[in-house]
Amino acid sequence: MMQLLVSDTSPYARKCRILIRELHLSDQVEERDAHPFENGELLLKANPLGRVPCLIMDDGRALTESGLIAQWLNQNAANPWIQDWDDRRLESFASGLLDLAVGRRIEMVRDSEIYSEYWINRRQDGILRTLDQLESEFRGTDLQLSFAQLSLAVGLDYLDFRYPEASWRTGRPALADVFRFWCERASFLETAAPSNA
Ligand SMILES: N[C@@H](CCC(=O)N[C@@H](CS)C(=O)NCC(=O)O)C(=O)O
Repeated sequence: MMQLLVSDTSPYARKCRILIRELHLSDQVEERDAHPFENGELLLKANPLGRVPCLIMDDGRALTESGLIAQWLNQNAANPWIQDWDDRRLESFASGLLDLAVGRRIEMVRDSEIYSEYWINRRQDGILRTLDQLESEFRGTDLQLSFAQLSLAVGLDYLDFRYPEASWRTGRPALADVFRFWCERASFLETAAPSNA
């Protein structure tokens, strides 16, 4: 049985947890809680980077990086998703959006003496520009199970969770449609971060 080390607030881990459900791999992958900031032995032994998600494969070797883990899970599924280059291209923007949102959050929770307005503004500007680009890219696209739309929906939910002032829905109906599509899926609802986190 493979093991996926996760934390319940990590949007990167969530991408993999959603895929496990969508690809019907729950009987092959056990999800184990390994909050990165607790520096638990299980996580640090598997992943010297000290980050989640980390997948421990059947032979004991570990895989890091949510995108790579996603590819591995897909390859192990009976009915894998087909991914073309445009989906990969859009996925990289959607996961970059998540990186900026997480980067902003890290800056926001620093002590006031080392808090940097410059970095917060830089992250915010990048988030807003990328949302606008994704809105125009996704306009008219079919709503479907794809890596790009999955990463995007996780990123948008993370913005609701940690940066609601971004008001990402305003003027961005295509993004709102992608988000609604995912909000109807059990995989998405079951993996939401706890509301008190
Ligand atoms: N690029 C990585 C990012 C993973 C990541 O940053 N995970 C966070 C949790 S949301 C973490 O474990 N942070 C601990 C740390 O950075 O020390 C991925 O896609 O898997």
